[in-house]
Amino acid sequence: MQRILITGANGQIGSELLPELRRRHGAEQVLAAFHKKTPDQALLDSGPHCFIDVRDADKLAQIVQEYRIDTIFHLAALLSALAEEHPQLAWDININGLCNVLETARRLHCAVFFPSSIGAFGPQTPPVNTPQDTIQRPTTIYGVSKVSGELLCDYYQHRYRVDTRGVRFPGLISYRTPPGGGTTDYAVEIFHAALTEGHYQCFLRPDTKLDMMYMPDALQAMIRLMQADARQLLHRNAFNITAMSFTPEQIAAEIQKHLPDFSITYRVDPLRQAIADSWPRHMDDSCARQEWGWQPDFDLPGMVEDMLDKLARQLQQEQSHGPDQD
Ligand code: AKB
Repeated sequence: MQRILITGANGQIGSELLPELRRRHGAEQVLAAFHKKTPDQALLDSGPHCFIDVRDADKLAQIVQEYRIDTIFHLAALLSALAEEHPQLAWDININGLCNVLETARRLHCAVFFPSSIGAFGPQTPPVNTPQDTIQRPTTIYGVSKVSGELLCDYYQHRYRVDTRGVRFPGLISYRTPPGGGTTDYAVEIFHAALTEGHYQCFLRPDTKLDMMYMPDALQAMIRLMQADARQLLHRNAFNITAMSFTPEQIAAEIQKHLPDFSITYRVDPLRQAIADSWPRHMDDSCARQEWGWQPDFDLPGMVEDMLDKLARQLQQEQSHGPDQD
């Protein structure tokens, strides 16, 4: 990894991966690709950037050539619930965008990181200790695009020797940039609500168990996998990785240990509940542990403590300085 491009650089993952890679490799080495939404000034000022729609193959190739990019973290995508509301758009962005990235990588010799998801599984998948290689019959367009993406990345690796790598992320929890349009978004919203309102109305049933991960672990996973010795990798793409597995009532109880007055109620959103019910409860991530040393640092208590502390400080700062302007 010498010269890096991040697509979706102002999304939930991108806005945290960008500063981390710039800290490690130098700001000039990491090009941020934003889409329409103007990122906050701090991200804009932090190093080179461009605006691109990943469906524009020519512009993508031109940028990769111009900046002599050798590694692409392709993070631009629509999340599960939003994708279900706009299936054709989701296919266009999630699949045609990825095809453009892979073709560019093939022609201009780049490595590619592609994030798949627990969404790549479906109701026929074993939901507990979900194996690395198992039945994948997702019932959402998001899941269909993720399985197709996993297969496309494998295809480009064995057919053209493009160095594609990737993981299946669980729900990601972070304080800097909120996710948008996902099914696991409740696990981020709950912290904002706990600190600002003291109450949260959850859109999933209290007993809905899903895999989750705190963002610092997600960042180290991406970087560690991209730096791993290729000879150790039996799988290349779509490694199951998880850090914790909990339900809304379990995370609420953990938050109540710090904020005893916090309360939660439930008003189920049928769309997102159906999506969550089709996903695994807990994945087996032993292949990632064996092949490239995956090891999360944060469990549920550690994540909740850190999240409340960091988010409280961020909210305080926003109150005294005002939020970043678009
Ligand atoms: C979503 O909820 O859509 C994402 C995911 C699990 O892929 N967070």
